[in-house]
Amino acid sequence: MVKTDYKGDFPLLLQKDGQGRAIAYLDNAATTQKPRPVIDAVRTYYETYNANPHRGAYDISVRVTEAFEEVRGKVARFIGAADPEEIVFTAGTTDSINLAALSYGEQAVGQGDEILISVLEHHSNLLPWQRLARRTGATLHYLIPDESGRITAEEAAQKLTPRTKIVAITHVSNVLGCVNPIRDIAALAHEKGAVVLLDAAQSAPHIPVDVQALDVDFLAFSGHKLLAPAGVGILYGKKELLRRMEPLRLGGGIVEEVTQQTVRYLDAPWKFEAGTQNAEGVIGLGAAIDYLEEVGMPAIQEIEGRLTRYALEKLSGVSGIRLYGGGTGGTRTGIISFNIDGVHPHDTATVLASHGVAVRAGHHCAQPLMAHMGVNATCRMSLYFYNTEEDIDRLAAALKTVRGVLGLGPQ
Ligand code: C6P
Repeated sequence: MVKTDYKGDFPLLLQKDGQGRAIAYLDNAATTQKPRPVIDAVRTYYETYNANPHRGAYDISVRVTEAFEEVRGKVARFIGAADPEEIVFTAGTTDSINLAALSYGEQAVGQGDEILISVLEHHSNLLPWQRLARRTGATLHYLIPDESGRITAEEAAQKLTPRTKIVAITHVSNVLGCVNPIRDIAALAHEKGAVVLLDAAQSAPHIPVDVQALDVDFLAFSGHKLLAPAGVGILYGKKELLRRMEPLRLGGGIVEEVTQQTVRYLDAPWKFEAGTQNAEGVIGLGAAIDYLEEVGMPAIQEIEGRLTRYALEKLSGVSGIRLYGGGTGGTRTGIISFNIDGVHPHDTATVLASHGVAVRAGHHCAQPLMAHMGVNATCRMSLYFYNTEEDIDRLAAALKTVRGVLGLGPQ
């Protein structure tokens, strides 16, 4: 029997509020809930082998070091990397992109060069490149989405030049949910000699991602958006690129040898992991990947595709609603931004919260995209495979009350 109800694995989703309701959690693009195997893995670590990885010779230190390095291999397999040594543990997507921009970007980009990003980018994949351009005298150019919210290969072909050194682009927009044609864009970028960084914060949790099939040079994602604890993330980098990069943070655990005046660093990825590492986060990430692989990424994509189509249909039936972005099926994931005529999105989110429905409202750390869309903010629902049609029904029903609750007349 194929399992269809996953909520039972997530204690938070079973918890009842003061009115006896479970939360309809539709803010998965912000962070995801944690299944029992992840919570158990973290508890087991603290109860039985908490020690500083890569430091001690005693039993539990060896055990945590082995567990830590085993997760590197799991992550490599999860994203189709050729070698676990291409996997750097970071604090999250933001940290990963900053590492790439500072460590790779500063040596690869110079005066008169171009960096190409898109209007869809989250500030985490914008600000590091904006600063890099300012510091190096490079120019920052933007790919513009089409009406459905996607960056097309044609748009990339037009904006790439022989001066383009880096293309940094999101796989899936955290506002519109559209999936960009990364394989085509990466091929075009490579023809011009540019290196491609993929922000997979909103794709790795939801669709199968294979760095070799996409042929991206760097890839960043966060653990907390795929069932793992917060404070852990990944920077994937092709081996020859990581080898050429200087470590960004300097400190314990990254050297072969130090003298008073010299240092010889460890190889990648360890030279990037200075200081005591987030063993709890990494071990939780390993358990999260095990769980996701048991469900199966193709199954997750299928469940979310079905729920997305259901949500688009339900939300379209709410009068006065405006949905942003387009497409269904393979061209979008379960992120849907919307506004209700004449209602501030924060007010909408507050009314939804009073019904036990959790969505996010605001600019979603994507202000250039908001400006491009001609709005200050949106409400955003975002699905994960543990959501149900009932969650979406509750959202749609609550939305129908918004104008009335705010005294703005019938909807
Ligand atoms: N987006 C959202 O609600 P961190 O915060 O480092 O884990 O992830 C940053 C980040 C980078 N890129 C994309 C596409 C993202 O969506 C995010 C995080 C959350 O949309 C929090 S702002």
